[in-house]
Amino acid sequence: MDGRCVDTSCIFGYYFDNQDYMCKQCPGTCISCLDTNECYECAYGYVYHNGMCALCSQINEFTEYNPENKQCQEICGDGVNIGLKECDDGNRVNGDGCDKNCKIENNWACETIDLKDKCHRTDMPTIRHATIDANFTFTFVFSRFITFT
Ligand SMILES: [Ca+2]
Repeated sequence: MDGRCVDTSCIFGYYFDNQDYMCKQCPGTCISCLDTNECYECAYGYVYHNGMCALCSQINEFTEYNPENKQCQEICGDGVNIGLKECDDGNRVNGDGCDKNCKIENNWACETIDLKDKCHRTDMPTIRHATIDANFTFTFVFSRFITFT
């Protein structure tokens, strides 16, 4: 500028402003940018979305930050299934049809109604043991817990 050479390189987290001829800090939670509107990298916990760095919860309240791939993922265990998980029954417990990683377990089926999942077994119980006593009382022992409705 003004016939002089200007060093346009800036330290990390700053960009060179061509109008003011100086380095300026990247906006908000952006840590690497070309200018105020072009962000390359967001701070830890933030993802680039619609031209800015945002928290997953700001983009979709049912998602959380995954530090492994630095993307938003659906929260597992909050009881809400927005369709990015196989199931979500409101816990992170195995053995109830929807496992701790929100995957449908073997011999179970889950259906989503109003973003909530209900899981039920799909395998038929078998009779393990059947007896009848002198009073003609029948006793059946099934392979798993069953309910009569
Ligand atoms: Ca579960």
